Amino acid sequence: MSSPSISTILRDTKLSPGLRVIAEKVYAGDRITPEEGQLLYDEAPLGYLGSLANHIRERKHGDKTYFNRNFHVEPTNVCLYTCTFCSYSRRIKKREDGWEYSLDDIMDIVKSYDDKPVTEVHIVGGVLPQYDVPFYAELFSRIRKHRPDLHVKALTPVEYHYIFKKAKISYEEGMARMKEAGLQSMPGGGAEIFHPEIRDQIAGGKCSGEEWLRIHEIWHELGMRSNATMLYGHIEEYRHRVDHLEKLRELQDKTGGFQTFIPLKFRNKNNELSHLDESTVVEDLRNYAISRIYLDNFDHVKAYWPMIGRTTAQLSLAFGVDDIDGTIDDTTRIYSMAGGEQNPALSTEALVKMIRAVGRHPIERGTLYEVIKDYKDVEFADDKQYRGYTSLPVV
Ligand code: V47
Ligand code: SF4
Repeated sequence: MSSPSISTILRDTKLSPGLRVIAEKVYAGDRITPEEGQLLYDEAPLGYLGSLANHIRERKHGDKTYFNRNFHVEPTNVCLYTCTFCSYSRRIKKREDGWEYSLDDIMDIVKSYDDKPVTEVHIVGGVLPQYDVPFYAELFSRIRKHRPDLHVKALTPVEYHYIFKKAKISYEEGMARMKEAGLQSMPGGGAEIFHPEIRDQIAGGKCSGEEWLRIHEIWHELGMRSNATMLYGHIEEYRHRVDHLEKLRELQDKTGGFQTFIPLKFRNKNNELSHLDESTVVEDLRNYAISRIYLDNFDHVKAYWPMIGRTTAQLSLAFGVDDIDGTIDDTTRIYSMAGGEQNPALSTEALVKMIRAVGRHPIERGTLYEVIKDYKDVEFADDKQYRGYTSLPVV
């Protein structure tokens, strides 16, 4: 799927004056305003958005499309908080339906990957009192000692806010302790929608938008990197999405510490918001594209395929996305429980083929986007059959 080029868009005499100004800004590499972000959400057609977002994507990365080899560890799915969109947490009352891993249990999971070529462990789960500062400090240092080449990407401001408050230490002191223990980066979760009009209704009492942003800021000031997300397509309005993007862009101007923005589509199975319809694929692609256009100071936009599905992830590569994550094993439950992919596992070969099938150039990356392997010219045994080549008989 491809959209018209940005020069074709600029020649379109029927384009509204507002959309023309935005296209000219994108062509010139200039930043759009929050009002223009709102206009894109309200009025811009999909083809137009695809042209602008793809222009930015190709200016930054050409055809390069990144994935990584990681596994997830979810220490518990029991949680003190009550986020209405969450399908994953067995609340304290239904605790017997959940799991609560010990340090040794988690280390056994980590060790089960010893002979696999993974480069990252992504640790995130529910919030419970026994998972505190000493627990996580010990966990990070044990993992680093056991396997120094594995990048530890762990927890979000939701957990950090809770455990630092419980330990009566400041965010600054807490994040410095986590870094010392072996934490290397922070995933983007827990951001949801920052605006209190929405956050107060969906986020079950966890940290505020300001607290989420402040913990990332402190982490960046320590010279470290993190990701950011936005949970969209539930009760928020477009203006709340613009506000969210604006807050991320402002912080990124200050610190430059975000690597990737990951829009997360609300999935409606088994949660308190199940009565809401899910966003359409067109809306998902519009949202990727607007995110790419708005966040001019973010290097990467990621489509998380276990949540969005493989086909939309492929389409998103023409709407501003340049990264599709990549779990190698069925190690996360967050999305399958909410209605995402049932078995979120794809081999490296399958991921590479997914990317190539839409004409992009696959690159395996480390967590910090260091190139691990360029798959441009790598052939697989069944490549000929896959690409549809047929060798004709010579007569
Ligand atoms: O914060 C929970 C979301 C997030 C639902 O940084 C839901 O590389 C949709 O942040 N429908 C956690 N979304 C996952 C996350 C993440 C995933 C992959 C990569 C990275 C990264 C980060 O999942 C939560 C919440 O926003 N979530 N329930 C749901 N029903
Ligand atoms: Fe707990 Fe996270 Fe679920 Fe909220 S989204 S209830 S913080 S596990």
